[in-house]
Amino acid sequence: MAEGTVTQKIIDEHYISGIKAPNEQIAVKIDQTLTQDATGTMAYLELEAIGIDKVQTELSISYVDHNMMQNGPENRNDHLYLQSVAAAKGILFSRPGNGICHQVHLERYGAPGKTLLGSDSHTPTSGGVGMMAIGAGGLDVAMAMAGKPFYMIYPKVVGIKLTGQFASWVSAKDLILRVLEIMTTKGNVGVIVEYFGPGLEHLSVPERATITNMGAELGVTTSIFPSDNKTKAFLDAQNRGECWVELKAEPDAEYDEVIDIDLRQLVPRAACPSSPDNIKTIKELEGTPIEQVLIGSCTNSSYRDLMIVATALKGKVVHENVSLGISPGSKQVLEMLAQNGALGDLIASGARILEVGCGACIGQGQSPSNESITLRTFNRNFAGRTGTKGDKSYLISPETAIAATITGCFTDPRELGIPYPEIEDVPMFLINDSMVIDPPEDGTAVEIIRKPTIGNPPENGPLPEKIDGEVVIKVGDKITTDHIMPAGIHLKLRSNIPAYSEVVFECFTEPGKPSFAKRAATVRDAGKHGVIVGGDSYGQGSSREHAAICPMYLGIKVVIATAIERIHAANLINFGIVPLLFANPADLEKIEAGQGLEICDIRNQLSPGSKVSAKLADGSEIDLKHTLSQDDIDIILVGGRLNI
Ligand code: MIC
Ligand code: SF4
Repeated sequence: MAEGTVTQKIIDEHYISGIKAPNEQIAVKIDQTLTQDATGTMAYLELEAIGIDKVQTELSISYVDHNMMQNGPENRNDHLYLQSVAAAKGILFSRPGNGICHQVHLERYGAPGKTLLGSDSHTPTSGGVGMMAIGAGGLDVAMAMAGKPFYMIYPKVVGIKLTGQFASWVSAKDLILRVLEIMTTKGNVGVIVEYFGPGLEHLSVPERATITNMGAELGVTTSIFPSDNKTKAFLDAQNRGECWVELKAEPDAEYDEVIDIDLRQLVPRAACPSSPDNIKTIKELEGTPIEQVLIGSCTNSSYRDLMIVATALKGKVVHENVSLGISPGSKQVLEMLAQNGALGDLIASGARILEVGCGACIGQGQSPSNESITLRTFNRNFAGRTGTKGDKSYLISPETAIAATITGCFTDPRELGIPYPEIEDVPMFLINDSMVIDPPEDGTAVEIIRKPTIGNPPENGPLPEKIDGEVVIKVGDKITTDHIMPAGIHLKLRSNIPAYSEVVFECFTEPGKPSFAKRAATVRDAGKHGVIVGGDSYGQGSSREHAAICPMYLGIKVVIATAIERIHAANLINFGIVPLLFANPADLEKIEAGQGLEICDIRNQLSPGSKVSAKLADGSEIDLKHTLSQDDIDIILVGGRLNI
């Protein structure tokens, strides 16, 4: 078990109850929360349902960054609801235009040694300043705002020891892509990744944040850097030096596992379609023509990243076959580029300057043409996430983006033949928090604005005595929450569950065949319970609890898979769906969509560590297992956490 690590120190400081041993559940105190609009509307509706007057945290903030297109009234209705509910409940409100939640949080609120729970899977970005920052479903974040602890698996700590320094044109993105190559997106549930070693002294906070951000793709609980002089310099430059504390692992700290990475050996890499762990070096891809380059998202849109791009593109023109789009991560970044002239250089080169926000990363515009290659400095390239069916989306560093922008094809940036822009750490960022609204001291008189597209969280009844089930869908390995609950053009439906439920598993609907929603309704109308069957790493990716709420709304009672990812499993529990695992993975083959599946006496079969026996259509029985604690079981039995 890990000893003397940064992770362990922060957990000790925030520990409330539970057994401190790997795979055991502990409860920890949450200091700060963040939400973004796409998950936030539901989280605040849930907070209202919980019924507290004012949040109990040290700081809670609501960002608007995802739903910004305003095609139709839904987005703006959400913004108004969020702004008013924030004022009513004592929550800061970061207005649309202020930036992507993770980038702004790192800049203005992240603090070493504190805990942060965010309703977005990339919340670990703030691990770049030595914070234990964890992504969770909206309901878990609502509970934390209500002053309740967060339940997590006591982590196994994987230490990544960094030595050396990046070569020119190699950067933090290439490091996290290498980590993804080593650890993959599977099998890391319950792990916290902690970086240490002499290489840290060459990594600035924005670079560290790129690494902790994309660490989300590993499926770990979070990733964290120590808080050292680099952290102090960053916080001083954000005029927040007062929140700096030193936080380092003990010299003799023990990790559950150590991975050594020599930064000098790293080369430019890309995550190829359609998984962040499908890694190749740029050399292997060299010469392949590309059509689009997008620079931005919470992974690579810092001042440092965009300055490198602006400096390298100064005086050049974007290749004639390429469209370059740039979305700065925050208003701070954009304002600084505007003031120092770098924005002018980008515009002159032909870059299309996009709105500050998530934008194309979550399929809001900029879909590539059919069969073309799109290069993105983002963190996810799940199939279809760009909005184009059959998309070929590659995840790369800003440096590799520059090279392809100039040449029109995959090009190793080290061979561009132009000097590497050395961007110094900023001594003082431009501080302007005018787009953050402070809540009034007493918000009880604030009227919460609820326009007609804002629904309520759906209700669920207690778990039945017996699952008289039918398998509505059987899916394969690595099913992401983007498969389950598509974003893109449907993102605006996040606060309207009946409408959003229509597109559950839309990517698997065959032309002319009934949708998942229709099939689930048929099962429900026949008085049966819906079952979803999946393979390995079911529910990986985003924290969107809609991937649980909408199936629940459609009558799904049980998900059975080979493995279910952490945040999604927690969301299923929160909404009263039983997450079960095959005791013998080979049994997956015995089940097909459309078959019946019974689990008799399920309420009594569920106890911590118990096996659950299920009867298949041919009368044979299979064993299922689970990792539920007694608290989880209690939540499921009453039909979800809101019922408690
Ligand atoms: C994402 O990157 O997929 C999102 C959109 O930010 C999600 C949250 C969501 O679905 O709203 C995430 O990563 O948690
Ligand atoms: Fe926004 Fe993309 Fe980051 Fe998700 S991954 S928070 S959509 S920028």
